[in-house]
Order: sequence, then structure tokens, then C-alpha cells
Amino acid sequence: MQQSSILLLFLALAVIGVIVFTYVYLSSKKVEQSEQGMANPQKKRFWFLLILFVILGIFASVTIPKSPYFLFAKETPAKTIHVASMQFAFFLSEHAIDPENLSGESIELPANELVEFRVTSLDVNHGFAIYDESNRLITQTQAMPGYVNRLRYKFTEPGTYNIFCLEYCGMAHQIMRSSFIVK
Ligand SMILES: [Cu+2]
Repeated sequence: MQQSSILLLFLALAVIGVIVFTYVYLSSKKVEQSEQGMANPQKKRFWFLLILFVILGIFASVTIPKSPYFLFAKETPAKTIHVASMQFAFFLSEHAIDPENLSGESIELPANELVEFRVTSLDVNHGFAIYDESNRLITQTQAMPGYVNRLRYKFTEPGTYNIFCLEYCGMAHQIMRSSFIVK
């Protein structure tokens, strides 16, 4: 139900995109017309940009608050997991990770409670993507050197979850993975 409405939304956006580009393409050929009223290209451009910004403004104000960064923003996480990424491994720990003395531990998380991952990288950009047992992408964030990205999630299904790097980061990118258990 939700997926089909998202599909419809994107189809509608595609149609709007085609209409806009068709309009721009057709109107860009009429250069020798009268410069009065709406035929004036500057006036046309003004109205085109105004309508475009109004549509974009409405779209952004409706969709941005629904982005995952605001999920569970007002709740306190039951558990915090620190994640250090580097070529080509993830180190997960319940305690802050010392880059000089890297070590990870096996992680067990509670189901139906809020968990926060604090994700960073010690070298290049990596992806931190969590997949469920049927290999469905659940949630993800970037692992960036110099930044700590907070990823909050509530796991509803117990099981083993896999972590894959989602950003090509070097020769052995494909072996960069980890996992944790939700009970
Ligand atoms: Cu990577």
C-alpha cells in the first residue's frame, strides 16, 4: 500500500518533469515573438522560477521532516554502539573506541528498544548499511573521517543482522562487513 503510493508519487513527479522540460523545450524555440506581456522571456522566466520554488518549497517542507535523521529524535536510546570503520573492517563496541588500540566486540541488542549507532571512519568514506536476515536493507548512514554520524533504529525482529559497506572504498571493499544479534 505504502510502496504503491510512493510509486504513484514518483510517476506523478516524472510526468511533471516531462511537462516542464517539454514546455522549456517548446518555448525556447520561439525567439522572434513579441516582447510584450507574457511573451516577454524575462517575465516568463520570473513566473517559471517562482512557481518552481513554491513547488520545491512545499515538497521539501513535507518530505524533509520525514527523513530518517529525525526518527526517534525525542527518545533516549536504550543502548549506544560506537562504530569505527576502516579499510576493510567495522569495529563495534559499547564503549568509545580508541583508534590507537582498535578492538571490537560481539554486539547483542535488545529488540523493540531504541539503539543509537555512532558511526565514524578512521580513513576514507565508507557506508554503514544494516541488512536483516532476508538481506533487506533496513537503514544506513555514511561513515566519514572527522565526523560522527548518529543512526537511530528500533529493531522489531530478533535475529542476526549484517553490516555491509555501501560505498566503494578500495580494493577489498566487498569483504568489509560485520554483524550483530538482536534478541
Ligand atoms: Cu568501505
